[in-house]
Amino acid sequence: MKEHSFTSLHTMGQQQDRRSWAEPYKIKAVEPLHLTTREQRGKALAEAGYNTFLLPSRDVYIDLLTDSGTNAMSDRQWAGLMLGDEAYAGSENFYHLEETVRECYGYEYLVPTHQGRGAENILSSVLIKPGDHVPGNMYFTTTRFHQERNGATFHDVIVDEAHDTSSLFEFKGNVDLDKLQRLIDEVGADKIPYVCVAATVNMAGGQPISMANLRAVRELTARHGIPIYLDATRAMENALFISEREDGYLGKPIAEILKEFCSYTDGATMSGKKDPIVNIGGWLSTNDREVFEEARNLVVVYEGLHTYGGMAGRDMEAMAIGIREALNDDYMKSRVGQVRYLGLLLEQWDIPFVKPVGGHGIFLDARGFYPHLDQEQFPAQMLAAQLYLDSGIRSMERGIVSAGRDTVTGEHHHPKLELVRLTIPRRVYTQAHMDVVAESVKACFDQRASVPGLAMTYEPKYLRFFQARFEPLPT
Ligand code: PM9
Repeated sequence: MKEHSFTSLHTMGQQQDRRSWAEPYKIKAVEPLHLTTREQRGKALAEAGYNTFLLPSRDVYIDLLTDSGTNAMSDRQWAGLMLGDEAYAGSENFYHLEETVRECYGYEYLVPTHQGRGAENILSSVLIKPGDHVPGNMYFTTTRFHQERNGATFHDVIVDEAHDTSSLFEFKGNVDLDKLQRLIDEVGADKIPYVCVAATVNMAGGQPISMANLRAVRELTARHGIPIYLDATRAMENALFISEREDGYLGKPIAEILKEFCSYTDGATMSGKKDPIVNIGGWLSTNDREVFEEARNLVVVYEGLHTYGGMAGRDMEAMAIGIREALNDDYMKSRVGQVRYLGLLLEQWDIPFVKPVGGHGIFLDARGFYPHLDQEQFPAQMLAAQLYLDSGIRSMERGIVSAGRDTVTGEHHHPKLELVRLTIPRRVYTQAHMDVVAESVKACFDQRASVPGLAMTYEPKYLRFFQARFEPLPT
């Protein structure tokens, strides 16, 4: 029998003899979905102020808002819940998680947190002083928020290709070393507490960073004594891309790649709700004993005791098991393969989206849908609303609303990327669901000409995309 093929989107279409592949698991429990009428969806959308975050999930048919905490756990993970040791201090499951992170990621010290932003809060409080500068390979909403709240200025040092939806560069998550060097020369290494490297880069469309690039960042920062902290949220997905695309790593197990990748960094913040296939949890890890001591002091203030940090014992157990499951190469190929399947369907209709296809979702290019709308009329927010209206599919805006405002000038940031993310939860939906999603996107694309923009009617002070409200502009 031929090998199953998981080739990338831009080579897949050219292959005549591709054999089908299937997920390396089967379904044991199912959850009914809710179908609604267009009229019901119109009402729900207006009540939610055209913000998909404000829709009750009962009104949603296929939920592609996020892959965060929306994953289906395995039978072993569910069994692991029964092994939860809910002792306030020294839970057995903490030691299991600590050992798993040590073995799989290679970091020495672990501080559990309730989710990723808990870890970001603690790391930023420990390392950043007012007036500091933090470079990163594109911003992430919660990450930059905590950096800025602690007095740092964030600097985007990602390669230019990351801002171009049509560039087929295979490592759009790479750091531009010249940009990083220029920043160090400009502000001085003593004003840069760490470089924040994300893998894969969420806001760029789930785009990977190469091993060679991270190694080069390590060499550069080491010369200036600047540590690197990894956002390891989707680092295993990044490892798959390296195993498919990078010389010297082709076909290598992702477990090996992950370990080497992390070895070029000093520690990591982690949203356990993604790669580790669980519903809640996170952690901060480091090889620096002093950072660890301070983080362990702070975690008891914000999260919980240092051996649970906001997670129940059972949640830590499920995460420890999930980390090992996610490092199974066949699983990871099928996870990213499902995203690529959706990409292939959309490509045949020339739907504009970020290419190459990333790890955790398809990112529709709202500018390509609605060239008649100004960015301040929130085209991506409107596209997410239209998709919901058409079929009950929930997606997420990743454009001007998510980018927020400049903390100094108060003006909107104007990101080049004005995207709608169709995020695929892990092990949850089938290819038939992907077919339905693709057809709904096509319907919205066909009706794109007559769609009006939105006006923001309520803007929260922090991370506005979660709770902002909108209404359609008159046509
Ligand atoms: N990501 C996502 O949908 C959840 C909410 S949107 C703010 O993509 C990275 C790369 C993430 C991430 C969350 C966090 C924060 C950090 N880094 O949500 O706090 O994608 O667990 O993690 C979301 P928590």
